[in-house]
Amino acid sequence: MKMEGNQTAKGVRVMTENPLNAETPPIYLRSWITANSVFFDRNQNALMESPIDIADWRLTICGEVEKEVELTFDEILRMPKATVANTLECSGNGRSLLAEKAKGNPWTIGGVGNAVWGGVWLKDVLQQAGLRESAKHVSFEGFDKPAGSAGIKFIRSIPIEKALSSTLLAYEMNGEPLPLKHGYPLRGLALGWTGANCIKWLSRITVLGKPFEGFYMDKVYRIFQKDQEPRTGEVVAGIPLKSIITQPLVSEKLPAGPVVVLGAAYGGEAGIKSVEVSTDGGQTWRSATLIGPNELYAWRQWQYIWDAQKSGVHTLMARATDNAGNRQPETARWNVLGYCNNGFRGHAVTVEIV
Ligand SMILES: Nc1nc2c(c(=O)[nH]1)N[C@H]1C(S)=C(S)[C@@H](COP(=O)(O)O)O[C@H]1N2
Ligand SMILES: [Mo]
Repeated sequence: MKMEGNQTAKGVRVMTENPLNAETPPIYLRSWITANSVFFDRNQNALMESPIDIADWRLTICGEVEKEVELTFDEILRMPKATVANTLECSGNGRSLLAEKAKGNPWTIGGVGNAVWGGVWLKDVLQQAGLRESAKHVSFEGFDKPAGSAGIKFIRSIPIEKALSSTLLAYEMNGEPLPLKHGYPLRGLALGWTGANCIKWLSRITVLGKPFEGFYMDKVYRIFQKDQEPRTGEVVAGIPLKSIITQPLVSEKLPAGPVVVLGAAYGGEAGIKSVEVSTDGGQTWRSATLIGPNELYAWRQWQYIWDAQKSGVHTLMARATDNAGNRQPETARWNVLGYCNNGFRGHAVTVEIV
């Protein structure tokens, strides 16, 4: 089976090499599909150097189930297949655009990408094991190398409702086998939820009577303030409503005349209703046109034709509204780990008309 390795493509902005954390440059965020070769990378641990031998791989389903099940990769391939477009975003995306600095990788806008994923529904896999009445949460465990000398494994859980309604186990990404650095051979995808709920290199799924307790559940991926215990903060779940400008680029110099402003808007489980654009730093707003495919869990592309006549520096902003009536905030609420920055002011793009 042909499969991509761990190489990072040219132009991708590497923030740390080991573990690999790299963001997609804006020009590659202009298409509806984000190519696998430039898709962002977010890893807590060192990447494995070579793929597991598929014949040795097993997925174990255990915990609050009627009977423990172990599936081979072939058995997964023989199950009914689902193909779903889903935008994946790291909860730290946009962190470096916060007015007050927060700890973590300095993502700008490129900790996000959209792909068409092929796989099986988690609910179909859970059905084979049979849920007990006590089933409340489902935890996912990756077989990546545990972090630090304490050997902390990447394990996180999601509520049973999400697991049964809209969680995919993906073995295919944009028509190719899941690339090694994106979780080969199988990853979880809680559709419309942030990346931390989408565990790569899956090996074990445990049905639990309550949320999993551990480092990656209780110390990080929570929204908390400086004087607050992390585990009392909210767990990151759904992708916050947001719009990004992918064209023109920050600080780009453009000739006077029509400027095609392009972007993408996304908000997890609620589809995008509208996007507005300001070309005067947020004083006045005009409607953008939604373009491209419209799929529930995927971002929506938009464009706005700006007739730029005045020379000088201009500040462009975009703000989205979703189908549930939520509006993107002007400024996101700061938190210690800088998660979920969806403030439209911080995402402004300043350009010069010459
Ligand atoms: N096993 C495992 N799964 C993981 C992670 C990890 O470090 N290990 N990182 C998570 C985070 S924080 C994000 S944002 C996404 C990133 O997925 P990608 O690297 O395929 O873009 O994977 C998630 N799944
Ligand atoms: Mo993430």
